[in-house]
Amino acid sequence: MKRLITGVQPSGIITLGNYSTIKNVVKLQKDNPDFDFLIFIADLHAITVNQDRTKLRQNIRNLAAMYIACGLDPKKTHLFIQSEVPMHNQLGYVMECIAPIGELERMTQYKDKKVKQVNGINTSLLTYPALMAGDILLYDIDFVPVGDDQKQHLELTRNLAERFNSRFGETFKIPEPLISNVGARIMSLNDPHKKMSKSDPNPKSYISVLDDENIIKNRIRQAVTDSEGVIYYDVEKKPGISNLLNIYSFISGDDINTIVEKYQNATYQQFKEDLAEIVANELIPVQKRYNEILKSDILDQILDEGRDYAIKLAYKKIMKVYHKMGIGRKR
Ligand code: ATP
Ligand code: LTN
Repeated sequence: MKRLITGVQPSGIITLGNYSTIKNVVKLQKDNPDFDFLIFIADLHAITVNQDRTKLRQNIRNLAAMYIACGLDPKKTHLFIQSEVPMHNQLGYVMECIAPIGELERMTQYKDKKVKQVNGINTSLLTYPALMAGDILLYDIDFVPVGDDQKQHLELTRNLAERFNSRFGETFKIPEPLISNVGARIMSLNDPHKKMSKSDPNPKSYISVLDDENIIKNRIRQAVTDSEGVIYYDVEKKPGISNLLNIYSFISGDDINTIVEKYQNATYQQFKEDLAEIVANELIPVQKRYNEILKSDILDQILDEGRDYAIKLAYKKIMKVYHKMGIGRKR
């Protein structure tokens, strides 16, 4: 049986961009019914930057509910909260012990975040990829679905695993990245040169999965396009229209060429109206399921099961690691 893991940070509202990655995982599960799926809410990663405790609690729960609402099969998925499986911290620390500082300082995401944080940054922002390596290596993972931004961290994970194996003996499976192009990068609706991002100060730039129907439709109607008046895919010349075509494609499942053909004689307004309808029809049922899940006690049952399953696997692995390194007592 092949095993797959992914972690997601509970950092606020869930945009259409984040939704596309959740949908990707759901599709992966449908296409690979025999894979073992581990999905965790990366709350320990979230606290690398300061968080409001009440909001963080809500975000953790909301994100877990959203995964289920988006169609993950709770019977086949082990969904858990990272901080409830303490072996993540344990293996993360071991990874720090075999990762020279220089390697961590070279991580692009660290360098980017370092310049953005005006009030000084926490040590954990530097050691974050070591914790991420621990997240993955605890579970003998075969595949990690990754976007562009996480490729370098996965490469580091593979290097750390190989280093540990050669220093202490075969312990970790080397995980493979699973790069998927479905649900390509969704761009901002008012500046299609930037990615759609929840931290954008202008709410017109994004759609939140939980926005109400009118807001969803208006955001699409108001999306920036161009003055050519013809619908085709060209990211350089027509970033706005190309972004809307991407959104159309990832939600409908139709490929871009089919959509372009369908709208070859249409106006931007007709195309946007259809897209607004498609996006709203996709998100409204998700919102309904999401609210039901949050109200029921199913979510806690799922999270308990996920935690127990993860702890069982993770405990075995961390004990093996300690044993190989010679820490603790001989057993
Ligand atoms: P921030 O505003 O802090 O940059 P974000 O909304 O961009 O946050 P992240 O927390 O960085 O989201 O990413 C969560 C997941 O969603 C990641 O897997 C990331 O690749 C994916 N993701 C984020 N934005 C987009 C987007 N615009 N299109 C496709 N995927 C996205
Ligand atoms: N760093 C990732 C979240 C993450 C992750 C992981 C993803 C933490 N640990 C392990 C895959 C596997 C992010 O910020 N998107």
